Amino acid sequence: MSALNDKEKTPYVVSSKSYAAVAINCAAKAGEWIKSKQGTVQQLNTKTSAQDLVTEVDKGAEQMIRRLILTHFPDHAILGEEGVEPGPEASAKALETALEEDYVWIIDPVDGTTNYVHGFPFYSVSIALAYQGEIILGVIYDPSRDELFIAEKGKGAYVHGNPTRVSGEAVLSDSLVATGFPIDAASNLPQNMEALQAIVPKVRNVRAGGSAALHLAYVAAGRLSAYWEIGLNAWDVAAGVLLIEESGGRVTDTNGSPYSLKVRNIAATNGAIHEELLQVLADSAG
Ligand code: 2AM
Ligand code: CA
Repeated sequence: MSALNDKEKTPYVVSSKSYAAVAINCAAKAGEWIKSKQGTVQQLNTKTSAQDLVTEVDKGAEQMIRRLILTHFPDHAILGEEGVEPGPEASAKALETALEEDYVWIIDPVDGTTNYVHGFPFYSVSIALAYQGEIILGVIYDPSRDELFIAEKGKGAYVHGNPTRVSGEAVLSDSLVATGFPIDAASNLPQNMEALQAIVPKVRNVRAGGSAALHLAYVAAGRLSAYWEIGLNAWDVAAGVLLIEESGGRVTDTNGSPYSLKVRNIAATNGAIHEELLQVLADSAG
């Protein structure tokens, strides 16, 4: 077999070190800047409702990350929260357009904007890189705790250089489970309340911290047993999904379908309690 044939069989050779280095640099720089601006927000704007906030810091951080990425990889596409109109339709369209390129960076400059605005120290910068629709790199940085989570496809996931591993709970009754309350309250709130009501008596306790990305990172690191939320976008979850997969956990749609970048309703667990969680969610939707 010739070397050329071998090469043809290998669709790409990821120089992942440089992708990872750029992602870490972007997340760290943007995170430091965001933190330095906390408490100084001048322009508090709403998107679709009084709960859907955006600040000049979200926009500035996204601009900073976009510039850095494009300096290194001018041919790559970027899907960022602040570059897309609110709502599921605009989000789906933007994802489709971005995926016309092989390499797509998926960024959420401030995940947990409401927390950020209120000074509740649970927000993050989330950056993922997808190749032909598959997530190959994920970085989540929490500036409040100076914690950086990173995963590379097939190479594991780490926080502070230490490998992350999902928790060992085998049943829901031993589990600490997180969720979030979708901002699209009009259509999603009843579904969310039913699920919450069904879950609460079955688990050790429930948390709702307000950053999808950080909740996913915490599942990866074994600090939470599971997390589910409906009505999310690719930029909220892409990096966290890879972190969990590389930490031995499982991520699907809340119906149990495999995760793809299009999934908006997410169930992420340590693996062991996945089916039990999905069953409670399914039963609650009656
Ligand atoms: P954000 O802070 O980047 O907007 C909290 O439940 C989670 O939902 C956060 O990750 C938050 O991300 C996300 N979120 C907030 N508003 C949203 C909206 N309009 N649509 C989808 N997700 C949203
Ligand atoms: Ca977000």
